[in-house]
Order: sequence, then structure tokens, then C-alpha cells
Amino acid sequence: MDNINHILDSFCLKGELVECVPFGSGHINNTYIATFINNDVSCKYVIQHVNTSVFKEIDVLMNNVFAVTSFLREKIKAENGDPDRETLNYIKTKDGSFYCKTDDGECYRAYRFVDNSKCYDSVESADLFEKSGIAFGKFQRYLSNFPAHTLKEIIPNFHNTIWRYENEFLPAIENNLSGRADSCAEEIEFVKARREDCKRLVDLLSDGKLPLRVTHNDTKLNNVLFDNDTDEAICVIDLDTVMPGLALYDFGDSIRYGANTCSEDCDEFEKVRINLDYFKAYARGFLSQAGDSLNQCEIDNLAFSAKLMTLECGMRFLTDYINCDTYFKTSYPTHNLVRAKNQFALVADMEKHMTEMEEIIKPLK
Ligand code: ADP
Ligand code: GN1
Ligand code: MG
Repeated sequence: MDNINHILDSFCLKGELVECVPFGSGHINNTYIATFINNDVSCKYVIQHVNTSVFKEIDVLMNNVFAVTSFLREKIKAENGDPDRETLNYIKTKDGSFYCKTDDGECYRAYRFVDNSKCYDSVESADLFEKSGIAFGKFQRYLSNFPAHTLKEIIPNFHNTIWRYENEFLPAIENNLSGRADSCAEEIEFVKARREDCKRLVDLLSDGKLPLRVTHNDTKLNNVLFDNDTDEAICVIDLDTVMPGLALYDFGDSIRYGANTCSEDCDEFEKVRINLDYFKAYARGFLSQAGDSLNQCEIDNLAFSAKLMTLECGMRFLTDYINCDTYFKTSYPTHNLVRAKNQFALVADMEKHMTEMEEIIKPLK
């Protein structure tokens, strides 16, 4: 991180800097924790370098997240919660901007670190996963009357799976920039065989059967902070992709990530399975908060959404592999291919268990 002092100095942060170290495991932005000492009290801030090739309109992005967090603060207060802990608190720069831009055009933002909190990269128990379902369900409920038209769609067609299929996946194969397409013919066929699935939710949306809501769109387990002492889910974070979407995107993406018996990066594909206990626990938590507002078509597609979000994510990893790994951070040459194969193994296992997944949902709602 260049010019760290200069960057930190541009924000309204109090005290003397002790250290600033890399943190987290996200695939897009770079996160750092800056520790300051102020009157003998230690104070931590999260500093993020925003990936502006992914988030091209940073002003619009920051307007979105400030609007959403301001709205959430009022909701949290109305339910006697603690808005300093239960949503992100962004810190403006000294000249009143939502982010700092360096001379070489890099963009950084800052917010308060939620003390005594932690994140999990993998699900450790059904109970923990249920709590994350409660957090994301509550997030959805809080935002149910947010004026959606004021939010810009920061990445258009983000979860429009058929759009990604036609406009990203097929052209990647056609252009074959990396020359890798021949080596993943089986994975390409796996996606092609499921083209009809890619249309299902967007068709239901355009038929008026699924309502457009304000959704998070990146509901990985590590986008929830848990209390260090009680293990209660405190705060939903990583709000960059909050925009109009389907409740099913949020439900499905959580299952994709958290109910996989292996991590997204695991290359032991034969061990990849859907954990049905975790699926049930998450569904119970999510529906306890958001269930009353969901319509029957949403309920009927919960199990399918888990499969679709997994297929979509696998397709995005595969597309990036064929496109020379320009979108997701990777640590080794076949990393995106491994992630894609992992996701497709999960899709295949969900297909085997789809009836059981649907049966699990029925009594919950
Ligand atoms: P990324 O885009 O890299 O996923 P996140 O916003 O999810 O970025 O932050 C990365 C990690 O930093 C999180 O998983 C969490 O561990 C930690 N983190 C982010 N915000 C906070 C916060 N306000 N308080 C404490 N930890 C945080
Ligand atoms: C990215 O930034 P991170 O790691 O929370 C991606 C998600 C994918 C996820 C896969 C803006 O999320 O859509 O589901 O990787 N975020 C963006 O792990 O593309
Ligand atoms: Mg994150």
C-alpha cells in the first residue's frame, strides 16, 4: 500500500498510527486494518482499496452505501439496536468526500472497525449458519421499504444469469484469449447443458411473479460479523453490491458458499456435497426474518436458487479462467478452474438432492 500515511491522513481519524496491516480474504477489493492510539486508547479502522475496474463508478457506489447505511441506522435504532455496531459506519475525508483518491487515481475508503467482532470463512455449526441466515434475513426486512429507485445498479446484470451466459461466458469461449478453452471442454459442456436453468429466475421476474427488492447480492458467510463473546451475528458488511435484486439471489448465494461441505477453493471435488442440515438451518434463520414478506413463487424457488447461484458463480470462475484471470484474485494458474469445478460438483450434488431440499423448505413456511 503506497503513501499509507498520506491516505490515512486524508480521513478524519483520531490519534497516532500504530500499524496498518492487510486483512480479510475477499476476491475483489484489498482490505487493511489500521490501528491508532488516541489518549492511550486503541482504535481500529478498516481501510479499503476499492477495485475500480470492477466498481467503475466509485461516486455512485459510495452514494449507494452511504444511503443504505444511513437508512439502516434508523431501522436499527427503531428496534433498540446499536447502530454503531450493527451496520457499517463510513468515515468521510477531511474535505467531506466519501473516499480518498490518490494522485495516481487509486481510491480508498475508511470505516470503523466493529470491536470485539470476528468473521468466519467457513461454517462451523448449523447454529452459526442459522445466525447468519437471521442476519441476512433481517437485512432484507430492514431494507424492504428502502426507496429502491434511488439506488443505482452498480454492476448491471450482476445476477442476471442468462445475460452472463450469453454476454460473458459464450464470448469468452469464442475469443479464447488464454487458449485454455480446449482444456476445460467438460466444464463448458456442464454449463451449456444447463442453459435453461440460467433463464428461470429472470423470466419469473419479467413475468411479474418474482418482485424486485433491495438485496445484498454477495451473501457469503464472511460478510457477516459475529460477536467474539456470544457468537451472535451482529452486522452485515461488504455493501458494495447492495442494489435492486431478488431475495432468491441472497438466499441462494449464502447456501452456495456456506452449505458446501468444502471451501470454494478446495480441489478435492469428490468431497464436495450439499450439507442438508446446514441448508435447513440457514433457511430457518432467513425465513424467520424475511419469510413473511416473501411470496409463494419466492418460497417455491428457494432450493432452486441455491443451485442457480452456484452454477452462476462457477460459470463466472470458468469465464475468468478462459479470459486470463482478470476479474477474481487468484493465487496460482488454475485457481479459477479449480473454483469452477468445485462449484459444478456442488451443483451436481444439489441436483441429486433437489427433492429433499424442496421438502426441507415446505414445513418452514
Ligand atoms: P472484501 O470485499 O475483501 O470481501 P469486506 O468488506 O468483506 O471486503 O472486508 C474484508 C474483511 O474485513 C471481512 O471479512 C472482515 O473480516 C473484516 N471487516 C470488514 N469490515 C469490518 C468492520 N467494520 N469491523 C470488523 N471487521 C471488518
Ligand atoms: C466476490 O468480494 P467478495 O470476495 O466478497 C464477488 C462475488 C462472488 C464471490 C465468490 C463484486 O465476492 O460476486 O460470489 O467473489 N464479488 C463481486 O467468492 O464480483
Ligand atoms: Mg467480503
